[in-house]
Amino acid sequence: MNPNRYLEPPVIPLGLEYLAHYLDREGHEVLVIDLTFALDPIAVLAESLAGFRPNLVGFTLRNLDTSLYHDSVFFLDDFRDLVSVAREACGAKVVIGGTALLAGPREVAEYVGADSAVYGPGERALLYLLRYVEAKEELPRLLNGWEHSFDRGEVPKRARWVDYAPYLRDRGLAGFSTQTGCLGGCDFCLEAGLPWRTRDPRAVVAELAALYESGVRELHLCDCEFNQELETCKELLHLWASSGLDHAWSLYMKPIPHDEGLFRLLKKSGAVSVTLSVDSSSLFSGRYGLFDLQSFIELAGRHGIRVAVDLLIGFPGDKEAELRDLLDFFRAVRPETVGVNAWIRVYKYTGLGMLLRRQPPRSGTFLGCREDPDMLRPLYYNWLKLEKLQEWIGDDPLFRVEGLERRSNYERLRD
Ligand code: B12
Repeated sequence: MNPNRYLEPPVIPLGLEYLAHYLDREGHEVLVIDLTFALDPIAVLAESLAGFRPNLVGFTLRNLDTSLYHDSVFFLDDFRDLVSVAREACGAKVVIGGTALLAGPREVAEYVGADSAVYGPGERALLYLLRYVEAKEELPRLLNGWEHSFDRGEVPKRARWVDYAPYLRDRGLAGFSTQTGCLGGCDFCLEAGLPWRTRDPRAVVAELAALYESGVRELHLCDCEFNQELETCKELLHLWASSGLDHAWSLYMKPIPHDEGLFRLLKKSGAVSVTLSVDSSSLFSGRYGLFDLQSFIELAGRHGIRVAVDLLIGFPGDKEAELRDLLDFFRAVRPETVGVNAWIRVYKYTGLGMLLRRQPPRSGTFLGCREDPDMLRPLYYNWLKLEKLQEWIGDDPLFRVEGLERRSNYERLRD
């Protein structure tokens, strides 16, 4: 069940496609209910479940909220309503999974009223859970998906589960994933330090070939950031570039590691645009430097790959002078666009969330919902006021304040 009805842009539920493939492979009868474009989601859900009469209902919960202060939409209340509709419609147990659970799997499960929650990759975990259903045993409340993971060499057959047409008509893109988890440790991020598991590059290219065969030409990578480890990336890109598939694709990357060979291969495989994630906390603590950013932007430019920078600034301890220097640096190096965000979404279990819970900073303010100890309802930390940021940016069209416009970077860089 995909309850994600946020359309800016609409996102094809890749996780569900993968799960459906694994269930089907093991001989289970599977129905995917996609509510993204449903006119009456409650009726569609209730009727579909009453007709299908499943033994287990799985919800993929992708976003808690938009995580943008200036465009805040909270989704969990709608998900909670749909979970209770599902239970009433067929009486089956409800299991949830998806990235929203990174904010706290127990907390999200309790909020939406699910019977069980899988955090991390769900492919094999869901099969494991079905053994409990078959044995008519109580489901585990929480299941660690990384302990089960996925089969490295599996080539998911995706074509039959989700109708891509309405997504593609409405600016959506098909996704694909080459790895899960993150080797980074960014204080603000839900994905920091999640166990890293890679797919076999040959399996990824076989999946891409099947997508190509079915007419998909444009793609978005669904790894948190592609360049976790250089050799792994290059192996995949080399295979892809020599496969003759003529895709155009967009991806997220972090400043390091990179080298010229990586950009050369990215170009050969059809990469057209990159969102480069930069945050002042990582920069000022020396995880990477301005030299790395400059070299990234220049090498990408040399190979004809467009770069949009997602810049998150205004952590406790940042200095105004250093932030202004950072903006001046981007003014000089000039990527295609820089989206500046000074409103940092705080989650209970991120480094920043734990710090702020232990010891609220002397400077800066909390915006949003302070009453929710689980921080599921949007809560932001901010010390750089909008007026000041706008003054620093001036009228340079390079910069945008993130959240004032509903568009993704891949759409911006298409223009
Ligand atoms: C790629 C990406 C995008 C791309 C998507 C491109 C595309 N065509 O697919 C774009 C740029 C469009 C995008 C947009 C947005 N994104 Co985004 N995105 C991602 C990213 C990097 C990958 C998502 C993904 O597909 N992963 C791969 C699939 C295979 O994994 P999965 O869905 O998690 O599913 C697996 C498991 O979770 C589990 N599972 C999933 N469902 C279920 C269900 C059950 C029952 C079980 C058992 C298991 C299970 O098993 C699956 C297989 O392993 C994630 C971070 C991440 N690394 O996941 C952020 C992320 C999901 N995005 C995020 C956000 C905020 C957004 C936006 C709201 C940003 C904005 N304000 O515009 C929009 C929302 C758009 C929308 N309509 O939903 C946040 C959500 C955080 C939050 N507070 O809710 C994340 C987590 C990034 C972050 N670190 O903060 N995004």
